[in-house]
Amino acid sequence: MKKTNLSEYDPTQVPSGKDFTIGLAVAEWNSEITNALAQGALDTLRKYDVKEENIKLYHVPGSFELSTAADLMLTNDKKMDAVICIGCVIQGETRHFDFICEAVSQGVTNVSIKHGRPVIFSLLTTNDMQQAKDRAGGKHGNKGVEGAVTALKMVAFQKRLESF
Ligand code: RBF
Repeated sequence: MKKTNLSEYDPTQVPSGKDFTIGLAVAEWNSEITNALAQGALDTLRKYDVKEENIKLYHVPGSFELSTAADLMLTNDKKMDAVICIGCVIQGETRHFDFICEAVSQGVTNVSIKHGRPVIFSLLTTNDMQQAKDRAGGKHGNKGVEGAVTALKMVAFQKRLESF
């Protein structure tokens, strides 16, 4: 499926989250963007019946810390079904951009495999602030919405396999 908008999804394909516990790890860097992404994710989780007490939101300093946060959340809360990692890395003049993006994508994958639980990559990696705004509730939708839909689908997928 080719998507042109990050908030676009087929609602008939989204499972109910009424029995799911979902964590959000949200980076404080570029907080104008990450708070908008988190809001998109929260709205979507609520829309699909995730109970308020089963949504666990934590802030961490920057995107580099997201995979450690996801690891700690899954280690210390055995009921947590998935973690959505939310951050925004904007290309600067140094190579930090490449190091941070690489670390988060590898880290999220490793933590997910270590725990056998979905860890969702809701990280914007953009050339500038406008591109980030466009994807945090702007003309290209909201990557937080996409992250929440992905989390719901992956938890349902996991529970289906575990029920065999
Ligand atoms: N964190 C982000 O979430 N987004 C960024 O765009 C970002 N840019 C950074 C640029 C520099 C030069 C540095 C030193 C850090 C940056 N960080 C950024 C913070 C990083 O994710 C992490 O919190 C710190 O490096 C501490 O581990």
